[in-house]
Amino acid sequence: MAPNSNFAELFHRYDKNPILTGNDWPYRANSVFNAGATFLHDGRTLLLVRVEDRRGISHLTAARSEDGVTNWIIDSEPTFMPDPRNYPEEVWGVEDPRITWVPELEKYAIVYASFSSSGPLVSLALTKDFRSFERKGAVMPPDDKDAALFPRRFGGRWALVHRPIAYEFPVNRANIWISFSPDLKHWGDHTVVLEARRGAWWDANKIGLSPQPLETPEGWLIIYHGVRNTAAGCLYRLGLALLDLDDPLKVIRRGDEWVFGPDEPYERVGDVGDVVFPCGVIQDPKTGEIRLYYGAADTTIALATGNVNELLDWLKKQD
Ligand code: M1P
Repeated sequence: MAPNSNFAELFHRYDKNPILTGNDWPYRANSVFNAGATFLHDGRTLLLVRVEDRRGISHLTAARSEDGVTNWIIDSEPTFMPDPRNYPEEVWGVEDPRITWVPELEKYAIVYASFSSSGPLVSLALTKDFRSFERKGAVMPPDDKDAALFPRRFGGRWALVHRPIAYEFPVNRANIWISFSPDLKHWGDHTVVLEARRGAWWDANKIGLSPQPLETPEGWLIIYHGVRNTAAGCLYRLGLALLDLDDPLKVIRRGDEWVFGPDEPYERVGDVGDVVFPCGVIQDPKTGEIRLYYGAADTTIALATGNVNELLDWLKKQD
């Protein structure tokens, strides 16, 4: 498809962005960003927010809202602190959670990056209420991050999307993989599912899952970030792909163009400028409306809305 021949604004920024900043926090925080998101059983929206303190170490804190947009009630203390005494891989913090409600377990699975002394790796914790947590520890060795669990098994096995780094000459490459497990502990059949493109592409050399996979009637909708390395630094933008519902290793479609990128001042300027980085998405099953919660410039949390049906239509036109 020729560039720009199918351009559409698929995501619409909330006009009062950012929705949460460090100034909203009940205790001192350097930055609040990259929040996982889910519906709670009472209909409220929960964000599990990455909070970076003034040492540079991140922890996670829950914020709840009736409408998912305003009047956030933020836990008065950190909700999920790194625990390096029992989990040494958390020594430099816990980051970028993705949340999946898992009906079989009747629990939420939180997959997050632990910043270990050997680099970031993927960790898993389960919870029923975001107040107490069952830590399962590290599930992937470093360097690996940008991970989320699918909500159900495939052929009896759980599936995890994640993003290990491959050290390749002349530039490192980061592709999106899926791995499988019978018990959420032992993982194997590691398979590349989406590759970073090369050369001048917006998603050349480094991609990663953004929010958790979104189930649609046509497949698993994957919103992923691509990182363009420029003379002025990295540029984080978002693209779309669709995976088969029964076999997520099958890529049904992948868009060529990016669909959302840094534009507003709060996305372009911050601790790390030119970054939009969603870790959470919420879908209204009746209307297909989605709310995408994204870290803006690694400093605040912003919201964009869209509709799954429009995203799927756009992907269809990418063939
Ligand atoms: O600074 C932008 C993002 O950089 C990293 O993401 P990735 O490894 O996928 O490029 C992460 O540290 C992320 O937290 C951060 O927002």
